[in-house]
Amino acid sequence: MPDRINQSRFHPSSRLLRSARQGLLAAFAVVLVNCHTAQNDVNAQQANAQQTTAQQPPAQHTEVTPDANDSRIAWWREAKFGMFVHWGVYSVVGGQYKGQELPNSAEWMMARGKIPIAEYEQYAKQFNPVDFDADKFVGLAKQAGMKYLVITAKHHDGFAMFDSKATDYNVVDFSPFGRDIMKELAEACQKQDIKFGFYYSQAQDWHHPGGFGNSWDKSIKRVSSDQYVREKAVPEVRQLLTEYGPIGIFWWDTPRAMSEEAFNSLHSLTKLQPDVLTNDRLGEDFPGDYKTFERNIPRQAPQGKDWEVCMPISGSWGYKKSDTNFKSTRTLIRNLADIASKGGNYLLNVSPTGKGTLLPQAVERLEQIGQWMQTNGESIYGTTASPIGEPDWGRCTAKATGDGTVLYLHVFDWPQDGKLVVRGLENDVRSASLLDGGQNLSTQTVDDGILVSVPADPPDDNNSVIKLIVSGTPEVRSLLPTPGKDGVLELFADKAFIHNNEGSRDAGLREHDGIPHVGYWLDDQAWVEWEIEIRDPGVYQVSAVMSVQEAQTEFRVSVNDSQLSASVPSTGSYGRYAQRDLGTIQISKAGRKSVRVIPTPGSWQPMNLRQLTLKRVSKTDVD
Ligand code: H79
Repeated sequence: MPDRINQSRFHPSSRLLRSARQGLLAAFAVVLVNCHTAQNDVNAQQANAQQTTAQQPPAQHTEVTPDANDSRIAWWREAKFGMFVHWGVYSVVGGQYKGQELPNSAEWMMARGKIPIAEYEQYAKQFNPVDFDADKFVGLAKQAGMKYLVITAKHHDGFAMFDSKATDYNVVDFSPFGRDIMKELAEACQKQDIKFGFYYSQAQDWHHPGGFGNSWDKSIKRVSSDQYVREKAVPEVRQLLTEYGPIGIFWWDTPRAMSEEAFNSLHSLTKLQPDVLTNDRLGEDFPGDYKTFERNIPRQAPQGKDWEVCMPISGSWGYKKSDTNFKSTRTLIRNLADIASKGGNYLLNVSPTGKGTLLPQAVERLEQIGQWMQTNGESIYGTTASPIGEPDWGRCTAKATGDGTVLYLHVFDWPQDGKLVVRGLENDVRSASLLDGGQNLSTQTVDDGILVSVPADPPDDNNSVIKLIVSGTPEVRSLLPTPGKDGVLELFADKAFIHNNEGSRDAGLREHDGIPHVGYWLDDQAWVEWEIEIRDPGVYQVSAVMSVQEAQTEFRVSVNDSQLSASVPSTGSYGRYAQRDLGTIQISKAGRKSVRVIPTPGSWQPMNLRQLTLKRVSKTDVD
């Protein structure tokens, strides 16, 4: 009997699941702590680790019932794709301080250059984006197919991009520009039916003497963080939530341990607009309405949560002159499909210059994404995660329709032989067609699933979408890896589930010589897992293709209740891989199994793991 994927997984919005989720939020909150920082910089992790944990209640919009919560966030789930905008004083010089290149993202210029407040203020005095046109700007987001826009109302540098009443350190009172940019954008968004949101850095403030972060300006006469929150953050947030029309999202950033009182005073302000959504970055244990990932797409989607990946279109969030590292249109389109196939949203960042416009590289990409969305938008908007996992030719998104289901097959690798197989799918097919051009495609049931016959050439070089309509909800036969006729099962790193505290930097998928491995495995609490199916019980020889640099490392390999302890000597270096026999494991019953590699605390040294191999060496008698 083939296993079937539990239907409730495909309909994550069931009442039951949602209420269970609410109850679990508090428990999950602890796990969220590590996920707030850029994960491509070792310092980020260290900086994060040094923060102390605030004892804050996981304050959700507690008065809201789960179903009401669903309706609050419904537009956001439908939207899928938004524009993030990092724009501020740093944009004037494009991240170059005194003509000198500073490392990292440009909005961090003040900190990286250790620029004194008085000196940084001089850049604010030059902020004059005369070419800025809010309608045109929002039009570009709309043209790209984005449904919401989130912009830096105040970043860590403390400069308000709106007419702040709390301080004159703002675009209207302090810069020659003298226009309230947030107001202009709010109105343009309203006009063009784009949901509008504010990014607001609530804890760091390098300009106010009570804000976190400025350790370089020795002229600061420190006041308490509470005072900063009271006299700047709270009034500014209140103003943003009362004077700029309906606000779709309040996007907090870089939580720091602030007093419970300060936290609560900020949090309670979101009640000013009961429909506003917040991310999970107000406080360290605060789940908000959705979870955030920065710069990287998670390999496995978090279960039972709404989530969003924010990512700059190039390398830096804020405009940086030297940053030519623009992601290709193909990458951006595939990222969007990848994220949607896992059930998340994509918040793609652009960086206006000091003149108030985007570089042509960004405009071109937005327009190309927009063209793709014109034709293929229905495969993104309002879709839910793939019910068929990650197919080897691309990605899949889904949508319920009456008594059927639409599966959108995002084909990245077009089949040379004209045969596209949707492995494991068992439903009756109603129709199949190309979204681009509408051509109907024939299908047939084959051993492996459903075969779609496709034309020789893909209609789109970046991502061709096939719309496959089937009856009922998806019925997917489990296609777990299983030993072949020779009794050998190879389990590769890129198919492993890496249990690494949901995206902490420790233990992740890396590559060496183009071959993936589980690497950077510093954390002895991180472990990896594969789900497999055993049809023939017996004794299995276990081996690994791995490298270890230290004298030796110890870990366990388990297959459900059976396990072996492995102790593997150095292979010479991390770059030097070897196949090592680890011992044998007896598997006495057929069925679905979990194979795990678990470090032995104390005797663990990091290893790189490319592959684990099981080979049946003898049969056992089973009842
Ligand atoms: O607004 C963008 C970033 O500026 C902000 N979040 C996104 C959306 C962010 N602030 N802090 N972090 C992300 C993580 C911390 C990064 C750091 Fe660093 C690593 C701080 C110091 C080392 C990166 C590198 C920033 C400065 C140098």
